[in-house]
Amino acid sequence: MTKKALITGVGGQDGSYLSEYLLNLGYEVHGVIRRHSVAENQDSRISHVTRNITTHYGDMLDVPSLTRIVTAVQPDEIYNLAAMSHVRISYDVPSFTIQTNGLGVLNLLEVYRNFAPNAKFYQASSSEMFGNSVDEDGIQRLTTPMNPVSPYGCAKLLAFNLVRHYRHAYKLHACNGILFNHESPRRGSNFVTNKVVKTAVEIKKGLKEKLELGNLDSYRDWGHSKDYVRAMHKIVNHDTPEEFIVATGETHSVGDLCQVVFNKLDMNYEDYIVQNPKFMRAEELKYLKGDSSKAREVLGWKPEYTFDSMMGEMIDHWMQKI
Ligand code: F7E
Repeated sequence: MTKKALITGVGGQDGSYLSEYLLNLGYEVHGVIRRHSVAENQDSRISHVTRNITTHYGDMLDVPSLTRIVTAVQPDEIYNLAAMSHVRISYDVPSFTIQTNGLGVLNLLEVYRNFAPNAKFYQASSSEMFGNSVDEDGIQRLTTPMNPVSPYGCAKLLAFNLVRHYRHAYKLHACNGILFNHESPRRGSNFVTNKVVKTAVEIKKGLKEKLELGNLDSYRDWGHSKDYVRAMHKIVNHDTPEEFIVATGETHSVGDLCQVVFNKLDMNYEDYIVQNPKFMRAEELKYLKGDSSKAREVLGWKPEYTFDSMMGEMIDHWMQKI
C-alpha cells in the first residue's frame, strides 16, 4: 500500500528536498504551508513538484488546522520541519520563536497522539540546542549537555524534550534528528553560506562592491540538505524511535568559508569583507562539530557531498541565476 507522509514546513529548503526524495520512493506526499501575502513565496521551492504533492493551509499555532489536516490525511509518517529557523532573528522575535518552535510542536504532538497515534513522527531538532557545550575532544555527541544560547535553541530544546516525553508517556514512535547546519542552493540567502556565495558572485559580476558580515570566528559543521533529508527518512523508519545526530564531523570557520568561496571565484575575500554589528548575535554559539557515528553505524547513513562539492554547487547555481 502507498505510504503517506505529511510534512510541515514543506515550503522550506528541507521540505522541498524531502518531498522530492519521498516522491521518488513512491510516497503520497502532503505538505502544510502557511498563508503568505506574496503568493509565490508560499511554494517557490516546491513549485516544480506541486502537481505531485497535496498542500494544505495550516499553522503550528492553529490547532484546528492541524487537527483537520492530520485527520483528513491519516499519515503513516509525520515530518515536523516547520519552524522560525533563523537564529539571529530569534533574538528579535523571541516570543514568536518560542511559540512556533516550542508550543507549536506540543500542538502537533497532541493532534498526533489523539488523531493518528499509529503514525511515525520525526522532529527537526538542531545542533543549536548544544549552545557552547563541547566535549573535551572538541566534539558534540548525544551525551554532550545541552545549554542553548538563543531563543531558537531554547525552543528547539523544549520541543526535543516534548518529543521524548510523548514517546515514553504515550508509547508513540516519535524520534528526534539532531541535525547540524545543512545548506544548498535552496538555502535562504540570509543564512551565512548562501549569503556569502550569492554576494561573492554579485561582486564577481560587478553588481556589488562589499560583503557585510557579522562574526567571522564562529565555526560550523556544514553538510548538504539533500544528504540530511535521507537521514530523516532513515531515522523515522528505524525499528525503534530514538535520537540521532546528523553531521559531517568537519568544521570550518565563517572566515574559512569566505576564503574558499572567494578563492573559487579567483578573488581575495579580505578585499571585500566589512564587519557590520547588525549581523552579530546577542550571544554567539562559537563552535560546532558533530559526532554522527550512531547514524552511520546503525542506519548506514553517510553524506555524499563534501564541503567543497557543496560550495561548488552553490556557486554554479548563482553564477547561472545572476
Ligand atoms: O549562521 C555567522 C553567525 O545563520 C552561521 C539554522 O539552520 O543551523 C542554522 O543556524 C554562523 C553564525 O546559521 C553572518 O554568527 C556571520 O555563527 O547561517 P547561520 P546558524 O545560526 O548556525 C542550525 C543548525 C539551525 O538549526 C538553524 O535553523 O555564521 N555569521 N555573519 C552570519 N550569519 C548570518 N546569518 N548572516 C551574517 O551576515
